[in-house]
Amino acid sequence: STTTAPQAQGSVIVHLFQWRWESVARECADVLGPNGYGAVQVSPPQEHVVLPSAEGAEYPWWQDYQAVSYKISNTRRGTAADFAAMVRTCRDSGVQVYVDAIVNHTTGPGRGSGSAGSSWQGDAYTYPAVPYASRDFNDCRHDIADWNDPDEVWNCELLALRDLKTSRPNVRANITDYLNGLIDLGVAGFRIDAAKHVPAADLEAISAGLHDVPGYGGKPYLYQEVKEGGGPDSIKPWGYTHVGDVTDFRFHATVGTAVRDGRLNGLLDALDQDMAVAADEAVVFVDNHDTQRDDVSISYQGMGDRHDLAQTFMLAQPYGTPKVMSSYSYTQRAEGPPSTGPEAGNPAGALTAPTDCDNARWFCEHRNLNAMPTFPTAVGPAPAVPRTTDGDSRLAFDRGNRGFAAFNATDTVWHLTSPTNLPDGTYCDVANGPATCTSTTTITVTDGQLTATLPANGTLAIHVGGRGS
Ligand code: LM2
Ligand code: CA
Repeated sequence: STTTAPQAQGSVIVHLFQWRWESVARECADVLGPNGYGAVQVSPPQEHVVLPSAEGAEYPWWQDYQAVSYKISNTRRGTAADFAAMVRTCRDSGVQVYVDAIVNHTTGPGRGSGSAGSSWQGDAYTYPAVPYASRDFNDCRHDIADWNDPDEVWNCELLALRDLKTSRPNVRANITDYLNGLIDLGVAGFRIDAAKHVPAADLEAISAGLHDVPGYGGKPYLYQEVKEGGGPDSIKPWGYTHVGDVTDFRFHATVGTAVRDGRLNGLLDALDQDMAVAADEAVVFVDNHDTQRDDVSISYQGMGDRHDLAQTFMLAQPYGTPKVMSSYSYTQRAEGPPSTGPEAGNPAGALTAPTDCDNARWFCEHRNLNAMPTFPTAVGPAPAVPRTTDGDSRLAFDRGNRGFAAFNATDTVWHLTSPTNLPDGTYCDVANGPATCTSTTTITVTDGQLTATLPANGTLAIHVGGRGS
């Protein structure tokens, strides 16, 4: 792609959905850096609407996706100072911070006061704190009706969200200034929310004005949310790859359902042939915060071990830049993040309760993957070559002569014996332990062969960057 790929330490992104800034910082230092993550995607930090009650929830998570201004305000994730400190700590830990950037729209209808206290009037298309006035919004003031008409997809409203006229120089400048403020703090990349609903030329103009990331010597990494629709659909991911990378939803549909159903054979071929864009243009995931609610192939819910297997498989195969999902559990769609402290009911206020993997509702799937994020960095672009199968649900493959991984998508133990191209020696099983291992997690390759026992839904992964002793 044309933008700087993640390169501080590894290539793997983890989405710490709705995590508090100080908790992200701690996770960068204690878990993400040591286990090979290259970047963390954090929830949107700009001022957003505050909705005490909506769609059956108090302060739904999706408040964040309705921008009131570009101030980094107090939110339930912390203060502006907490945000800046988090960026510093993560960088010091070798983990880049990617911000989820809302550029297509502001809020829905209604009026109120945002998380930094700014007034907003969705009804009047007026946001004095930016400032945006009615002329800064597209003229089509109704929901997208014809998804096969690019003008509608780009210029009408998505979910009644007031659609910014990103062809206007002042609108572009406001967005560029917002992103540059974050870059100057050390933010190294952006997920461009709803990019499909912004003409690529507008995103190109916005990105052309971005600063270099301090210390990394290049532009920020951009990955654009361009979801392919089911039916006829005029806007395609490959229409945005000249601006930056794109999210490839085919991966989630293909891998998520196949792993869920225990169909592993044929998956590597499908990833080689059936994805939307080239491997180095795609960000991939088996689930994200939207698909786990609205379009489930696989998620933590009721599929824990199998979901971990799917995410481990994503990290073992060669297509795309992998993005790991780390969730909180919920019983209804709009439910906000778990909390034991006052920030649950006070998005602008007292900040006491950390995001905590010991609280059962913070699901923390990424921690189940151990040092697997070291795998893609160690194997590089080496192709995946199947070595051993046992039925449709068990698969082991090499990545050139640099890595080997095995997956048992069944409910019974797999006693695996397999040839491998890895040099003879002792390796750390990074799918089940740290990258620097002791005898408890080692796998030995002798005469080009290894044996291992994979439990139900078990995984195994070894690479030349993690040699045991
Ligand atoms: C995205 N990617 O392109 C986000 O990943 C997705 O989570 C966002 O939707 C969406 N685009 C817009 O940024 C979420 C959430 C919606 C929610 C919006 C805005 O999934 O449910 O919409 O954020 O907060 C809500 C209501 C919806 C209402 C809208 C405006 O659910 O019914 O539309 O607010 O008031 C009338
Ligand atoms: Ca638009």
